[in-house]
Amino acid sequence: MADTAFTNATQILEPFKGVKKVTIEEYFTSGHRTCQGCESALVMKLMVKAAGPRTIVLGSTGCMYVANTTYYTTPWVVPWMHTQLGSSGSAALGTAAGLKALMKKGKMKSEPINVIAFCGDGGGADMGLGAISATLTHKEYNSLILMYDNESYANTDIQLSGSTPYGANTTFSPPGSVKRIIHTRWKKNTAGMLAAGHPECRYVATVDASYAVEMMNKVRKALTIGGPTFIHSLDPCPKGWDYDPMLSHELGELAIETGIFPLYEVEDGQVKYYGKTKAIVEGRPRKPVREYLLKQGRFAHFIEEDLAYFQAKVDEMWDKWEIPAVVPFRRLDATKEALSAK
Ligand SMILES: Cc1ncc(C[n+]2csc(CCOP(=O)(O)OP(=O)(O)O)c2C)c(N)n1
Ligand code: SF4
Ligand SMILES: [Mg+2]
Repeated sequence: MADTAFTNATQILEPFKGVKKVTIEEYFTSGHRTCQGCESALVMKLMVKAAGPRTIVLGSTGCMYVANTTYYTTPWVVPWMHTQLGSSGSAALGTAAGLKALMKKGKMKSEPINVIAFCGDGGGADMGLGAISATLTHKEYNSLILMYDNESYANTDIQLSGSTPYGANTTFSPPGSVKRIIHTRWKKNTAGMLAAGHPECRYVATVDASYAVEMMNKVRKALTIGGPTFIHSLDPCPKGWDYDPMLSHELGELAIETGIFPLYEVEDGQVKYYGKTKAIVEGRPRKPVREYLLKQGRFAHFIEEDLAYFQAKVDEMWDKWEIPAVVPFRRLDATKEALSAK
């Protein structure tokens, strides 16, 4: 057997050069029961379309497990396995290691097989963060972890997660007449944290399915680069965000255009903005956050003061962070001077 069988052999998945070049085959089809306008279902469809048929998908508990495997039905055409809520990282690593061992022993044909584990924000940004972190340190195994972030524990009726935006109305943070804003914490910076904290992870990216071809190409890039990789997808959720399902695509765009959710890749330690985020970095004005927030019922209780606070926090991400909207550390002026004097 060739030596390459036991290195990190990956499929070479060239980027789709435009929507007309996207392959026609679907590996996530009918048979699911997600809400109308569910962007996370679209993410599943695009993710596996980008990966192709030689792919194993693993998924932690959440809407993309429950609504996709209702009794005796499933939209998955490729092999799929459910894993425990906090275990997307362990499932990815274990499967990648298992495949490698079976191929090494000659018990299965040696070929590159994509391993993708998805998790929600509850499963990824909160409960399974430790397992994802461990997986991102194991550079000898190829796997992609995709966190679909609908900004709540949606499947169990919209409880707030570490990824829920400031002030949002959830079942754990209902606005009342005595206290208007119950959820006062700023959203976790999951992709930035994982990129900064795992120097040997070769690829971390953020994506948004409103930009479908770009989104698929980031999945293809992650799988081609190999090793453990991570993608964070922001997914409008009509039920949890409380809006008309026809607005999913528009809200996905507004999240980027307001600068609330930046689109970037960190490849071998280099940050590269892309799409409309790149245009913002190059000087295009950000849209006011109110255009995004006021289209969603979860922010219907916001008054001007809340909108101003939210806007100021987003401005801070862009104006004060060491790497705008990616890395929130700030170096002391004295440190900057000392480094530049070298
Ligand atoms: C260890 C554990 N705790 C709680 C639950 C109940 N539970 C099932 S799905 C879910 C929500 C998961 O949220 P998220 O990962 O964001 O996925 P979403 O439902 O939003 O798609 C919870 C709390 C569980 N299955 N396992
Ligand atoms: S609650 Fe949100 S994430 Fe869950 S199926 Fe409905 S739209 Fe999709
Ligand atoms: Mg969620």
